[in-house]
Formats: sequence, C-alpha cells, structure tokens
Amino acid sequence: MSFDTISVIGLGYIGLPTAAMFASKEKKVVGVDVNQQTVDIVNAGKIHIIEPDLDVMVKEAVEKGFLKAVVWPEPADAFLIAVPTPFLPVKLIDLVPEPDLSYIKSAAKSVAKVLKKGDLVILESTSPVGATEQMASWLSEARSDLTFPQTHGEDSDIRIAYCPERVLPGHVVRELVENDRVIGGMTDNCSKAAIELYKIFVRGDCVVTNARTAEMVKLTENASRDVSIAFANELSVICDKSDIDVWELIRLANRHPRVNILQPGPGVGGHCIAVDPWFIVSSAPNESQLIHAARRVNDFKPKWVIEKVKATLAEFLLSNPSKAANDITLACFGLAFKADIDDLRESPALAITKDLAMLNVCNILVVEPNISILPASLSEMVGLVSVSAALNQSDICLLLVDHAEFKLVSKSDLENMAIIDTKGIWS
Ligand code: SAJ
Repeated sequence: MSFDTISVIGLGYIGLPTAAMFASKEKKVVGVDVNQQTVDIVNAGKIHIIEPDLDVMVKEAVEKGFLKAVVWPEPADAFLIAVPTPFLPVKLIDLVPEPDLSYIKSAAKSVAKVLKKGDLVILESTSPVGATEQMASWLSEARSDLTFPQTHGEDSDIRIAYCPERVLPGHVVRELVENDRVIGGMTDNCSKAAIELYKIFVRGDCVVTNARTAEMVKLTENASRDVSIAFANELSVICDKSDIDVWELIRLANRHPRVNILQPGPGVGGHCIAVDPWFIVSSAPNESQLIHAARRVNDFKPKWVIEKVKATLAEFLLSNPSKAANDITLACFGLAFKADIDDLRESPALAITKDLAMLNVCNILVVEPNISILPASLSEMVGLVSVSAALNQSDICLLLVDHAEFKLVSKSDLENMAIIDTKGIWS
C-alpha cells in the first residue's frame, strides 16, 4: 500500500506531533481541526501547545510544503482520528461518568464524505471498548456505496484499526518514534495496513491484536498508573496524620528490590489518567471496585490539600495576632497538571487554586512559568507573578507542581514562610 497523502483529524497534543512526524518523513500531510485559530497557527508554521522540539518540526514541515492544516477533511489515503474523548458531566457525586463519543462521531462523519476505496481509517483517541466498531458503523451508515470490515471482512473497501497513542506529554517527539505500538485491526488486512503506515516513522515494535483488546490495553495502562498513584496519595495522607515524612518513607520502601511506589501529589490531572479509568468503571461498575476506589482516592486529594491550606492559614493567624486574614498573601506555585508543561486540563493545581480563590479569605498570587495569561476563570480573582515576586510578597507558599523553575528555589528563599509542599521538592 502506498500512503501518498495522510490526514490527521484533530491537531491537539497527539494529532499535531503525529502529523509533523509523517511530514518529517516527506509524506504529504493534511491536518484537520475544527478550530480555525489552530489551523491558522499551524499554517503559519507555529504551534499552539508547549511540547519540546515540536515547534522546529512543524515549522520545517510547513515551510517545505509537506504539512498544511484545513478545517474540513480532504481526500487522503489514510486518516488518523485523534480527537478528544471526554466524559459527560455527572450531576450527582456517586454517579459514574459516561464517555462522550460525540467528537469521534463528528470526525467520522466528516471523514466519511471524502473516503474512497482502499483508504485506511485509524482511531487513536483513548476510547471505551467497542468505540472502533461504533466508528465503523457510523462510517458505513454515511457511505453505503463502500464496504467495511464489520460486514465484508478481509475484502472490505475500507480498512479500520484502533491504534492507541501512548506518548508522555513533554516527551512526545521521542516517544512517538521509540514506543511500541499496539495495532488493533478489525481484520488482519486492517492490521497489516496500519503497521505499514506507522512504520513510516515508528522504530518500536508494532504488536498486533484485535480492536477491542487494543482499546482495553490503553485503558488498562492508564488505570494501572492511576491505581499506583492512588496508593502513593493514600500513603501521604496516612503519613501526614502519623507525622512521618512520606517522601523519605517511599524512598526507603523503594530500596526493596520488588517495591516501586510512585510519588504523591496534589491529585491526578490531565486528560488521560484522571479520565480513562472511568471508561472501565462505567462499562463494568460492579467488577471495577479497585479501579473505582483509586479514582476516588485521587479525586479526594485536592480537597485534602485545601483543608491543609485552611489549617496552615489558621495557624499563621494564631502565631501572628497582629495580622488579619486579608493581610496574608498565599502564593500557589504551579497550575499545570504536571511538571514542565503548559497543559491545564483536569489539573488538580488549577482546581485547588480556583477553590482557594473562591474562598476569598486571603490574597492569592499564582506562579506558572509555562503560561503568559491566566485562564478566564481565575484572572479576576488572582494575579500571575514571577517566582521571585511570589517569594518576596508571600506569607504562605503552596507548592502544587514540581516545575524545573521551582526546584531552583533555595531553602534560604523560603525562610520565615509557611510551606505546604505537595510534591516534596522543598521538604
Ligand atoms: N502523577 C503523580 N505521581 C506520579 C506520577 C504522576 O501524582 O508518580 C500525576 C501527575 O502529576 C499528573 C498525573 O499523575 O497529574 C498524570 O501524569 P503522568 O505523567 O502519569 O501521565 P500523563 O497523563 O501525562 O500521560 C499518561 C501516560 N500513561 C502512562 O504512563 C500509563 C502516557 O503514556 C499516555 O500516553 C497518556 O497518559 C495518554 O495520553 O493516555
């Protein structure tokens, strides 16, 4: 099969680097995004996210004419769908969130318009089990003139596979090339075509399975990490109660050859680990006790941090009787969902900062070196300042993200301040 033109639907954190990667191998790539601003930025050879080395790749790809962005799909030989799969909002606390496949549905409908015999369609978005079959039926509903693997098996006109992305934000460019890929074709021919496509740039192994297993593999990877982080977060709450340094505890326990505990933090964020386990829980609620409990433990952690801040404020007022609460300045270090990125999606740091600002009990400053403008939900309530301004003006420092800039803060910079360190870098 030759893939002269490759189309990537959704130019976000996964789609844009994937598009740039194919273009760097001198393939003609058409990136599609519903957001005109994103399309304009990419066509100007720029990027709208922070990801090391991606800016250079996109600039070169656009300048050499291998990458262009458009709002509506154009004909291509392969389509990779990398759109969000959020969950639907739930009203009651005990209800399990259900996945929202509407972005996949509209991507499939728009791709269907330009599909031709011989094309390959790959779903990369993290999805509940069965989503690829669902996408295949949306495609076939829209194009009764073409045949699809669910009805015509190996002889189908269109090939369809689920191939989850597994790259770590901050390391996307390297991991896209080096990581192994799980290839879940709806038939063997679908898998073969998908392998041929990924082998354009992937140096890792391409391991074949069926679409449903591939969907579950992706969910399992992220649920496994969520459960491990929940264990660390639970330990941190237990240790706080018992006056034990959790960072030292984990360091020591990890000296055991078969123990590898992850790190506690202010909670679990991002669009993956905080979301994907719910897709398992919603599909098998009675059977997913541990996965569900881990979600609850990690979702509880931001609330616990807020209680810690309130207690520290109360102590500070007790030991500084001349001050009133509104004389006190609290600096929140970090808004991103993890270190050294600009991504605020599902960020516990952002949620904690917002909740503290809403309490309206003291002045709040925010330090986030990876963004230049605060999200609208915060900008009216708090100020965005530099590390040094925050250190100079604050009484209480709340460390929420272990950004490289914060690791440079010395012990002497923090003298005479109350510190709440959720990542253990100032402890
Ligand atoms: N976190 C901790 N403690 C840790 C590790 C992480 O609290 O020891 C927190 C982070 O601060 C962050 C959250 O967990 O809030 C998630 O961060 P992460 O670095 O674990 O993962 P993501 O969301 O950036 O990327 C994950 C990766 N999945 C796994 O490692 C199994 C990545 O490979 C996936 O491609 C990505 O999800 C995805 O797109 O699904």
